[in-house]
Amino acid sequence: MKLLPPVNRISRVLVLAGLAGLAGIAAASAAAGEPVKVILDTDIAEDVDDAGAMALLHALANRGEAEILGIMVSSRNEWSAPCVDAINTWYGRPDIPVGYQRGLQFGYQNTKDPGRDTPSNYAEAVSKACPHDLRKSSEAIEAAALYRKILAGQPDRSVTIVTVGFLTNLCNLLNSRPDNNSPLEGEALVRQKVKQWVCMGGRFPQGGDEYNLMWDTISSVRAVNDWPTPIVFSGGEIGEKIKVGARLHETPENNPVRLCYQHYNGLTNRESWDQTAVLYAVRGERDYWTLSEPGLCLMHHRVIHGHSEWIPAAGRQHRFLIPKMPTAELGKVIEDMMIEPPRTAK
Ligand SMILES: [Ca+2]
Repeated sequence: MKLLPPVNRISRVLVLAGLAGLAGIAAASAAAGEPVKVILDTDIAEDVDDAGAMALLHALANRGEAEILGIMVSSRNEWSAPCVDAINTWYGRPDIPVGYQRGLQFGYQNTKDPGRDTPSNYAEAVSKACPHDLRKSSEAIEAAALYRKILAGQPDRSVTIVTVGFLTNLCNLLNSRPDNNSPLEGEALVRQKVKQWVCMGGRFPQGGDEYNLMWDTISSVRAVNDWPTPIVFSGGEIGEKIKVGARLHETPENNPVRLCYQHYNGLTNRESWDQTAVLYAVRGERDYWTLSEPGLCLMHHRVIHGHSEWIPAAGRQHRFLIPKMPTAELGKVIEDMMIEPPRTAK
């Protein structure tokens, strides 16, 4: 994500549907010895913390704390999915299924898709430099279809979805129809299979504009307001204080995550928005964070783009992270894992 200047509040249309039930927040971490089943949904392309989040997730998988069921791409760039595949291959998991968005809409002045690609200054270079077999993003399976296939094969209320980009794929998942994988509509399938959604997005408690939620506004409104399971948000204010990545220079020069940072910012530190969502999804609060009281993160669809509003409300299913561990200490937890080697020597 990136930080953007606030925009004056203007008249807005409330879109509120699918009121959540009274179920509490599911425990984020699995029982001891049981890996958290994770689907990561990333807009890898523009910013580089997505690559850092993938490194962290693979390190957690190496420790037996996470099982990576699939990775979805929500950015539009033909090199995004190959870059994901290259990182998975580096970590010895070349067959993790990768899904790619269809129908990403950038807000701007209207809801028509302007056909704009998400720029990237590393995805193509990394894809060309590192081994993998997915040639271009549009050859990957459509993300909502892959979500359905994966979810249908998992036990009830067992899957944690982590989004660190746009919500295009989750909107399409909610809107999906019965198929060969499941007779359920999208919302019912999510309600049955998903334990919780951890969303890097929004700002808390003040609300407002935030990159991941504001651009594909229609998708954000649909996904956040109608999601049928608990959601925990890592707001922009959490990761922006944690700056890591420079220590990737301690890893091999052909490490694709190192190369992402190399091409992005010359292998210097960068904010860690996306890593925080992955870390919470797998490990829960620990002594890293506390959780807010329950409430509702209400997405508003405005003329130009969307913004979120936090409404405290007992019995609702949304919460947000509140910092607890000192920033430098938490940054070290994250970066130590980002620079860990793959399971097999490269
Ligand atoms: Ca991201």
